[in-house]
Amino acid sequence: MRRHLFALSLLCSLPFAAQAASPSYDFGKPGEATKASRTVEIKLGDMFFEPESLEVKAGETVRFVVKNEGSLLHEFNLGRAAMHAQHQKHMQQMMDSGAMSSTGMNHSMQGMDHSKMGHAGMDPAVMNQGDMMKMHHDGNSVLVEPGKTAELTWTFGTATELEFACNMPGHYQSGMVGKMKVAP
Ligand SMILES: [Cu+2]
Repeated sequence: MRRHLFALSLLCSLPFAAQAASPSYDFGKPGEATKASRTVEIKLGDMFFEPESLEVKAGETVRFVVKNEGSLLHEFNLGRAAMHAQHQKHMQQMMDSGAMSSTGMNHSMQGMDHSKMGHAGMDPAVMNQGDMMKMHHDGNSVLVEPGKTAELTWTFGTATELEFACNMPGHYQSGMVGKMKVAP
């Protein structure tokens, strides 16, 4: 009986894991901080990034230390313009659902109605906030509350042009976007 239950739970969890936990991007993948060749500090403010643009090398693993010195919740998200546009819709949904406000994450959202989340198959009742944020950001982004510092390590793929952006509603449009060149 126990074995049967185990097999069943494994069956249920596999498609979920494959679908949600390991997205792939053509511009790289999450990296390990211990393997980073350098650390880059990023300052988040209301509404700007410092520095305003970044250059990295293809294949390089970079550890980004992201410090929010503003008074609003901000994001550091690596991607392409179309991805940011898509992500802005999710952020708006999170705001609408009460999962976060303009200044922070809702730390007591265990009981929230996940039908409002727009992420099919996810059950917030079994996730803590950390899972929630990982789920939402797929490893290419961090949300940083005012006064806090977060880290993101990324192993870049081949040479390309990316954008780093904050997709909190209205922030990208207010200038929270910068060019990231991945040089050959
Ligand atoms: Cu922002």
